Amino acid sequence: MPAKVEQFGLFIDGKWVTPPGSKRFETVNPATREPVGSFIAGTAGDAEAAVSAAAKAFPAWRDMPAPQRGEILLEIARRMKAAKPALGKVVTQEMGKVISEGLGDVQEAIDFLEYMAGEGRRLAGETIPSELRSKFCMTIRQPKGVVVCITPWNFPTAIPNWKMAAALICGNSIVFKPASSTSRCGAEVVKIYAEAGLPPGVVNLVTGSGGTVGNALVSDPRVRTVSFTGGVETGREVYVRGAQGLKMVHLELGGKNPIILMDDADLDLALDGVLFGAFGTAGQRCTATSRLIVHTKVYDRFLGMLTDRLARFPVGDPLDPKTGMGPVASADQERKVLEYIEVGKKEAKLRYGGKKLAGGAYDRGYFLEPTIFETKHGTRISKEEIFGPVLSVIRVNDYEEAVRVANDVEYGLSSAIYTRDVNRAFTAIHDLEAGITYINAPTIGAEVQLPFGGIKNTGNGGREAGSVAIEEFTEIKSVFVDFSSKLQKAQIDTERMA
Ligand code: UN1
Repeated sequence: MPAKVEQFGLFIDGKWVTPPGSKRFETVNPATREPVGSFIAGTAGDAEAAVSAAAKAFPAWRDMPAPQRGEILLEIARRMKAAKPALGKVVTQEMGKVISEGLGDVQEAIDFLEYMAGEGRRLAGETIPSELRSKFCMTIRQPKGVVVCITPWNFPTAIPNWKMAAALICGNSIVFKPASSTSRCGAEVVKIYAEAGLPPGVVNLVTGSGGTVGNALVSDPRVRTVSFTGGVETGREVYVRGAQGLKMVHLELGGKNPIILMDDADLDLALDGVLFGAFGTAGQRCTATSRLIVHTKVYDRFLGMLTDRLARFPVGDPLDPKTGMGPVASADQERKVLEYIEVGKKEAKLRYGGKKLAGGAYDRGYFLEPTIFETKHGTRISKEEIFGPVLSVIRVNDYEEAVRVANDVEYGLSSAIYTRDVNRAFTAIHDLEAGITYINAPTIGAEVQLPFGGIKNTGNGGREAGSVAIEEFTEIKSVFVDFSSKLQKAQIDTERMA
């Protein structure tokens, strides 16, 4: 008999609660199909209660000096460090990424908490000269109020922390809705927040579906800002719904990220990069390398190197440190990726993989082969986001064609070029239409102290992480202090210049 599955409540106003009559759902380990936790399928009423708690907690949290809020973030970071081995394992068990990446997910959360704790001693406005004498002008930052964070399953501890640490340091209170399939990770993160001394109501957790909980949160008039990471279709719905209430909606959506491999590249270096970029997190990152655009002079040689290496690339138990790639995250994911593989087989040449893995432990989970298609640019698999371990390889004749192909997609998140030519590298930084460009490194692995986000259908212009993360969570107030002791009229008292 498997051990009884741990049950989690909602976290509202500083307490774990099970509202009467609640229904439950379980999350599932994609490597074994064993349950990972049991969670409440939140209702619109639960969402409303969480927003009420956040609204009530907001004024006192806003008025706490920002460096003191930073102290609490540091305490959360300390506790998360202590919990890292256990939490990293939960990430792997609930989402399927290999354990080194599960631990990396948690490390990214810790890094950002520490980074944002320091922001408590900055949160800088500007001082700006007045056109009048004896008048002082400045801007200050103020929190927005109640912020809703809706997060995806692929970085189930890192992304919630990107959003929550930034929102909190600015003085906002939060309602957090994690992706249903990684509710355990969300709940474990909130447990750590709660134990670190956050006042009740400052962070609230409502698990459940986007259609019910997400919609209710985004529609609530007391919510001023929504920060959403996920798919383009849902993102568009969230944006439209938020627009009705004239809310600020921050969106981080898809990608179709290219690596350009030039004929002068270090091919061994590129080989490691392509493997990590395409098959890290089983290709389920919005920054995943899903297109490899290769100069014709090195095309055959590099593809040979890649397929040779894949033949020795271990897919299996994500908790085993020797495993290169674990399962995809869910039955849904498996179905979607296999559908794309069928599309690919019709429109392109399958060069490697393409099958669901079967036999032994594979039969218990959602394991797919790492898959490579050789394709012309313009096929569906070369343009649509697959979000799985499927790489489209495209042959090009020169740099100009490579950039044209790289840019001709609806997304613009991450991009990369491997070349030893410094002029070419800088030209590519200018030419590639993306929020992120890597030189001689794959498209994944952004660091928290740099802004993260993209152009085109990847988002709506905002960035998270980095110091700019505070932009989406603060209002700017312009302040004019007239110490002339007389009425001075801007734009009218122009003789001042005399
Ligand atoms: C995402 O896939 O949504 O740059 C975020 C990276 C990670 C974050 C990815 N640090 O790949």
